[in-house]
Amino acid sequence: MAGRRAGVTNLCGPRLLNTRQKLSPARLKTALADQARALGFDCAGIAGPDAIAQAARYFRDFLDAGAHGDMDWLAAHPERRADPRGLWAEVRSVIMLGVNYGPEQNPLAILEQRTRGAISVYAQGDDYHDLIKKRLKALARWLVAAEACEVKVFVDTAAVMEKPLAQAAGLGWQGKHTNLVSREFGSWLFLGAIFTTLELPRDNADTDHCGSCRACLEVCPTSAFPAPYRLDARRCISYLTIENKGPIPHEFRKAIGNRIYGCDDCLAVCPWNKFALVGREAKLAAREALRAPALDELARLDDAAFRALFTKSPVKRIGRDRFIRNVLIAIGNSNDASLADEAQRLLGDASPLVRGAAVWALSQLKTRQEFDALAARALNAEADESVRAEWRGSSPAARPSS
Ligand code: B12
Ligand code: SF4
Ligand code: SF4
Repeated sequence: MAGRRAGVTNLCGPRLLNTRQKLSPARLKTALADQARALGFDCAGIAGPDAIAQAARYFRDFLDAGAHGDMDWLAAHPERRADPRGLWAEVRSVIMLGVNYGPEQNPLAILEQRTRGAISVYAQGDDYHDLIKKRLKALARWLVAAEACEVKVFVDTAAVMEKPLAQAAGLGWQGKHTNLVSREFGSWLFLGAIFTTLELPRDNADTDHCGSCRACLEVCPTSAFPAPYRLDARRCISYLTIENKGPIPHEFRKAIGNRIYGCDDCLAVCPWNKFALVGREAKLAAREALRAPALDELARLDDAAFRALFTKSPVKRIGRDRFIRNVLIAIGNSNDASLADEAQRLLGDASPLVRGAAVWALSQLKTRQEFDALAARALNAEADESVRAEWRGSSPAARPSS
């Protein structure tokens, strides 16, 4: 991009890149922050690799409580997450970066439209992992050119505790909903990290500004916070709709409402969002087709259509079957009996995960008589034990016989 290259030239200047005259650490840090902004980051800060000892202790408590559920990758090698030097012994400074993805519209408004699916804000545009990784690599290359050093870049998927590191680097604080809150951008920051062998001047850690507020704790539809600052991921709709591979446990199905990929409730109610700005990156902005997609259309997606609709989107990661499972839970919660046809059609789907969710959706939309008649027919043909269990365990309690 021409504009971007111009930014690099201006900011590095011929003195820095051509003659490689050494900048003082403080000037290098200022130039790095300018360069980060020119590359599209909205905030940057620096922490030492020894900055998150307390977070590491909380992390162990989280694992001991089993709050990570089936995310075995989170529990693997806790020593690497607990301390950046456990991941890379040579790291001397951690550069933390944030990209604002503030939404244009109130993300809670869609929750009232029960025949439409709510996709969380972070997943309505292109996948942030790809975008941020490219930017991190560009910034890391700039740093190496400015001052000989080694670098490694991370966004989300590596064994890095990005939120406590971002707090230590002064980007914000971990709110009671456990995400990083920024005075400038509210709850809407993606995080990324550059580890480097350079000793850079540290920023001051940010401090907690939650005060007596409990808005995020109280709004959570599934009571996923056992206490402020602590999340039980097994109850979180984000985990249940994205990470969880099997059937969604019955106790959470109603509370999920029409959320078909992730959840934004605790983020959206944070009063610090009043200072938030709409994200400036067009690739992360909501695609029209993903703002409020109709559940009946989503229910008809086959594998190819699913991949086409979610090209470059993070949603693609969970695959068509898990996605349709989520859509069927939303259909069950729609209170719109006309959507029962879609669920009934999916009783014949090849995936037992989909068939099981279709059974539950029908239990919510059909009368007891209708449901019992369907069950009698389907149970004869259904060989999968998990789907048979759904037929036996899903009872149309809410709707009387006609
Ligand atoms: C695993 C994971 C999840 C899991 C678990 C979330 C969690 N809170 O742990 C699930 C699937 C549920 C999830 C959901 C979401 N995630 Co997520 N997730 C991650 C991941 C990969 C690791 C997080 C982690 O280490 N968890 C383990 C726990 C123990 O760590 P922690 O959350 O920091 O917990 C701290 C507090 O509990 C605190 N604590 C505990 N007890 C106490 C007591 C006191 C008194 C105090 C003060 C503190 C305290 O200390 C702990 C350690 O710091 C990070 C990326 C990364 N590599 O860091 C993204 C990440 C956290 N996710 C992110 C996002 C955007 C989301 C969602 C908003 C997506 C969505 N819309 O659906 C939701 C938000 C749900 C929520 N309220 O947290 C962003 C958050 C950005 C930000 N501004 O903070 C990250 C950083 C990805 C990124 N690179 O941008 N996520
Ligand atoms: S993302 Fe939703 S379900 Fe998860 S903790 Fe926040 S409000 Fe609760
Ligand atoms: S909603 Fe309130 S308690 Fe939750 S993170 Fe924001 S300020 Fe803190």
